[in-house]
Amino acid sequence: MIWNETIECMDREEMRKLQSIRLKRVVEHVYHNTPFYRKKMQEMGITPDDIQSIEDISKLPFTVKQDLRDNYPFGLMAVPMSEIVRLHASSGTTGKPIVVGYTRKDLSIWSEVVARCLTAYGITKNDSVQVSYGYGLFTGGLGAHGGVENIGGTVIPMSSGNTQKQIQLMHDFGAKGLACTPSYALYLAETIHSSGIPLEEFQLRVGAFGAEPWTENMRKELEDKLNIKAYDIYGLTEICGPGVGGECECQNGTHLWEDHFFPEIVDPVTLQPVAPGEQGELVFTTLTKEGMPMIRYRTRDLTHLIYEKCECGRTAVRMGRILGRSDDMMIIRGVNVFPSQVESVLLEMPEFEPHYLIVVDRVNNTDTFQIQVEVRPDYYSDEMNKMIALKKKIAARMQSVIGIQPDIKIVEPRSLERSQGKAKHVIDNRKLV
Ligand code: ADP
Ligand code: K
Ligand code: ZN
Repeated sequence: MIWNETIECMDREEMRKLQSIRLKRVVEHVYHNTPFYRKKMQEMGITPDDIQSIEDISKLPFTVKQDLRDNYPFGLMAVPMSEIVRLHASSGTTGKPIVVGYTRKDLSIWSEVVARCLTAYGITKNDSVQVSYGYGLFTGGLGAHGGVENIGGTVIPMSSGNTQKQIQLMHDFGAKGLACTPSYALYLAETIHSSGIPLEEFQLRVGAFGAEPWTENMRKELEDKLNIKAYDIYGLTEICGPGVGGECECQNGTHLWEDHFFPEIVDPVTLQPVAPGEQGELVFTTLTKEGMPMIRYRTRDLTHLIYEKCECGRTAVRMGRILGRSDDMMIIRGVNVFPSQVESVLLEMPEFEPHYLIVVDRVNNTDTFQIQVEVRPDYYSDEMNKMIALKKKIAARMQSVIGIQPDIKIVEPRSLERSQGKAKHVIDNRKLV
């Protein structure tokens, strides 16, 4: 099922034309209404007349998170505040929050793109969806909520937390869809299994998981544990929130809704476009946003784009799995390490739970790299030599995937903290000095 076939399956040539018209319009809009963008364009010696088609996008300046912080709170709005009907903010881990504003039309486009995602997952107006992303300033809850209402489904606005009640209501209300982070879905799955309620009594069939990177192995784990199909939903506050893209039934890349959010991949160092299909940093330009348009916003997310038509019939460009944010990448003893690499090893080994904590420090000028892992209860043993063998096995596997040998610390089953939103997987004590 396709929510907006005209757009989602539009011929690429026609899509380029639409994008060109919209790019010109948004550039005019920000040039006249946002001093920040006008100044940047003037510094580069360009005016809206230099933008005649989507090919000209590379003439435009980039925007980064710091620009939002520098213009906190409302400096990047392109309409008077009387037109802004909603604010959201992303906490971020450092510095001021970043704030975004939506006009009524921006909100309706947001619920349109989320509707495309939900429909691609097979959710219809006959289904109920439990939204277990946090509600509030975080875009997850209200973003998913708007999409479910738009398709006419029944939204169960749970928000995150209160895990026992989540399970109870999911069971009693017969939710068919669950929208939350993959790490919270894992926690919900564990809680269902220990609740004693048989899985067959749940109606759950579809997961809409995102807001943090997750791996193919995590997909398998969640699909098996919950007996569902688990689909990716991608987004970020600066662009609108969840729904910038979503997977289809082929589960073979996340379709990006490029009639509204134009994606580019650039080399994060040179900022030049990479060759088609190559990995790099994802950059978005919002083509239709009124409240707070983003011009060439650098997401820091590392991925690649796939332009071939998908087997589902959609032509909308697809993005490969996000390896991680360039911000999440750690350099340990000179080697680039992503938390997603650790996750994928844990998920391929039946002896371990997918929960983990990476602790990095610097001792005597050398980086230490510890991974705390939980053994599954049926593999946990009092026999020292068994645990040592297990430790050696996982250390060797981690080394072959990551490139350096970690110090593995096996902890008691269920002792690592479970996440109700975006999981925190890394403590890097080196940053404190
Ligand atoms: P914050 O910046 O506070 O984490 P956001 O909700 O705006 O708040 O985070 C957006 C980021 O979350 C994206 O840039 C990306 O790194 C990550 N993200 C969101 N959805 C996905 C997804 N489906 N897969 C991988 N990463 C995702
Ligand atoms: K994140
Ligand atoms: Zn598809």
